[in-house]
Amino acid sequence: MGTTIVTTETQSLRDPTSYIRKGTDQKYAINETAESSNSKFWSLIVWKNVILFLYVHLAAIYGFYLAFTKIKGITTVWGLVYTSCGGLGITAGAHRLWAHRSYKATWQLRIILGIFQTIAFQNHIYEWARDHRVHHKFSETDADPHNAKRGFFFSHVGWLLMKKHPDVKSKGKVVDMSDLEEDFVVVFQRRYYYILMPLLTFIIPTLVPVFLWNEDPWMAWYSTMFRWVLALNCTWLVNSAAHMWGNKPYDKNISPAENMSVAILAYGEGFHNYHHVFPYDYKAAELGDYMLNPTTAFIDFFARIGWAYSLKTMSRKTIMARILRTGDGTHKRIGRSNSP
Ligand code: ST9
Ligand code: ZN
Ligand code: ZN
Repeated sequence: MGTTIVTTETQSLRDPTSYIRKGTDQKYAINETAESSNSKFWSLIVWKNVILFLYVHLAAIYGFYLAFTKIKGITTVWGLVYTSCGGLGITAGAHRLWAHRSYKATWQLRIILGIFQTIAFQNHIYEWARDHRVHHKFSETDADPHNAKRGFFFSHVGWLLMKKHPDVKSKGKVVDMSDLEEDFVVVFQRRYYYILMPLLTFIIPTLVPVFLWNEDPWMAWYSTMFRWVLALNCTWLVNSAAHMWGNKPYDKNISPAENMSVAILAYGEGFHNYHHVFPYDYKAAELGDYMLNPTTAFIDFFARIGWAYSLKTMSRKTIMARILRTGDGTHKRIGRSNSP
């Protein structure tokens, strides 16, 4: 049975990745003419990525259409099951285990999560966790890789289509990554990423339907595109929609919000107001409702067989104190009557 550690707010605030700095949303450079800043913007765009993302999105839309017309049902089911593994590799692996250290995992579980995370192709674990730690530490400033203050499109996908703001790189250097440099799963995956990722994200999921149930290779390819792009967009919604729309029962002074639609699409990762206030809770939410938060069910299952342990969570008293101090009054236990 996995152990559970209940922490207090004071403890969580001591950790560098839990603080949120506001009001430093400068443009790339002040005192520039509109014309020079415009040309600078265009020079920052990485056209290779624009073309690739345009292609994969068009291919995914075509794959979605084919799923109802030509692709075999079993290929679609295979794609959705495979995607779920990739999704858990991101939520239970890259996010809650490696970026936040909200629980510990044995080497067996880390290997499973490493394979699952590779299936999702959202960069290797080290890069994913580094960007995410920087996102929490410098949330919604220029040093945030997907700063939601730059708009929906930028925080959703635009940040992957252009060079990073210099602040991301300079301020990102202060984030400690030494724990991941000592994890053999993270080190191995990073070293062989450009062999492992194409195999697990594209080649294996496309070849399995072709060889096992005689799917047409092009149908299998478009199904793979649909699966991967769907998972990408569900993940990106956490950075865009959940930083814009929803209630703020835990802290009304920050943008991240509780967004139920995103929670459903992202395996329980849409309770983003709670998550930014208490990033070390392994549930990434106050409540661990398995239907809305299947990632928590996954971690709890592995805790039961001893592969996940030291699960961190916040005490009810700490959560309530925070709700009363900074919440927007929408928390169920407080009611709207206390809204400011
Ligand atoms: C993708 C990631 O999609 C999605 C992440 C989403 C996170 C969401 C979190 C929400 C919670 C979880 C929800 C899960 C829901 C799951 C649901 C599933 C159904 N700190 O990057 P470079 C330095 S990826 C410190 O090349 P450029 C560093 O020295 C999609 N330093 O910058 C680095 O060198 P190295 C697939 C940093 O040149 C150097 O700068 N992937 C940091 O400006 C250069 O870094 C792609 O499409 C930092 N944070 O290029 C790839 N960052 O790495 C797209 C950088 O050697 N990316 N440095 O140490 C690129 O092509 C490029 O990164 C770029 C920027 C063009 C965007
Ligand atoms: Zn966020
Ligand atoms: Zn996080």
